[in-house]
Amino acid sequence: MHHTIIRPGFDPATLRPRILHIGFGAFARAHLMVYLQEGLNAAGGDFGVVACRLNSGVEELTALDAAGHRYLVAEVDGGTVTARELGVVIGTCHPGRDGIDALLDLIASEPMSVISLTITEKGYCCRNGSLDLDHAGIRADLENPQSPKTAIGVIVAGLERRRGNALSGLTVLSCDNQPDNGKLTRAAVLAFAHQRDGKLADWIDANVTFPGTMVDRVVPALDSEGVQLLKDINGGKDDPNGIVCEPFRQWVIEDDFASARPPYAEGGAMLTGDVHPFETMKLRMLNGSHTFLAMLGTLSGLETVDACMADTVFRKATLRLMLTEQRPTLPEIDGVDIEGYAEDLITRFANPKLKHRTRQIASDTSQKLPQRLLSAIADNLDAGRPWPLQALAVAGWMRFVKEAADAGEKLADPLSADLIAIAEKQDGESLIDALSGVETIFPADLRDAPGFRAGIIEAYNAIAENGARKAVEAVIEA
Ligand code: CS2
Repeated sequence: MHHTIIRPGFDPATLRPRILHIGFGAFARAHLMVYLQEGLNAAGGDFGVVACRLNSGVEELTALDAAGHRYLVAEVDGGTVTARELGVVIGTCHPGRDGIDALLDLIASEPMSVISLTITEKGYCCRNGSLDLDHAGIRADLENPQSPKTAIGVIVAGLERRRGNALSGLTVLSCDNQPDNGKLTRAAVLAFAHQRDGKLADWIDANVTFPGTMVDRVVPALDSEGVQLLKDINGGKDDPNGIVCEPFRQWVIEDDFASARPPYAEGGAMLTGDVHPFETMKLRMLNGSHTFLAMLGTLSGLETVDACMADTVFRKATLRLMLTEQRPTLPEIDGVDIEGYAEDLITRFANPKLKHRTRQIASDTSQKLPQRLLSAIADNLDAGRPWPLQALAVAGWMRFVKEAADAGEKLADPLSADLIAIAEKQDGESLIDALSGVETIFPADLRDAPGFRAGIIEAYNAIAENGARKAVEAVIEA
């Protein structure tokens, strides 16, 4: 397949370490870094990135050093491939390799302006919107605040050092799929700092900003076909940090930077005063559909999102879920045609080259249900609107947990042990009651809302009796 490589239009040697990115996984490499590259191409500047990971992935970081910090991002769709060589990273850091002081000193260094985060939902160590002080990682970090292991602990210890160096504050930019991700991060950081020292918390409050963001790009875990594609583009050499993704990308950022802003807007991001409506739209329309497909698709033996879109029942149901059950819960956004947005999502999901695995999306569902489906269900129940497809998604998750328990498997989910213990012991209504009793997932007022329990039971029974696909088909044909 023919492809040209678009190389950086700037000289990476002129960049300085002004952005620390924590969580340099597939998504960050293909999203934030591409925006920065495009921004530097368009507007210049000296914003370079230090790529950091806190847990796994030290080998990739070391390989990135060896590759002169260059890596490829290949956008695929049908027969076309557009490859970019990224040049925005100028260094890497892993506390396991370099020691924690190296990381904290970076945060406390003069040029550092932004700490951006892609650490997944569970990386925030929160529970119902606030820092979980019982979280094992948070407890350990509070006991050993100078050797933190969680992102929240790292940020606070780094900011403490920064304050000690008499430097100005900076911007903490959360880029995970959580509602009000900026506010949540701020609350978590301040709560942790308060446990340590009220004055430090006050300093952070006065000097650090936490803009909210909506991020969007489908970036599946790399499979063997992707590895091969990157190797072909790379002249026969493997690229251990290379990544394959869809052409689409979107980033909406609340314009609230503590100091100079990296050229994200020049790279195509939209800066706004209020991210909330965009974020709710994306979480419910795109991610809500993803979780629907992850659960019911997996239960139906459909392994990828594009395979779901090739199945007329799932394709129709996904559009229906978006337009009739999620959309009525969304605020209007000036200039956004929501029907067009939904149709474009179906086209993006159908991308035959991505092979986005339903099982991959199914990971950490306990952390995803509230913002993707449950909050919209609560709105529908309040307004007396039907919600049969949302019910199937939630009941599908319950069946998914049950099937894993019956097969003696674990879930890829931080709550796996609790969820499997519940599902090993029971089925049917008692299982539904026990799972919807997990307070960190289901808010009490939703669980007790008239119609909620009955709706989930009906959906659960439909899946148990007829299989997930037939249950979905029955709803769209009713
Ligand atoms: C997906 C997201 O794995 C998941 O939970 O729903 O990673 C999704 O692909 C991105 O949010 C798209 O922007």
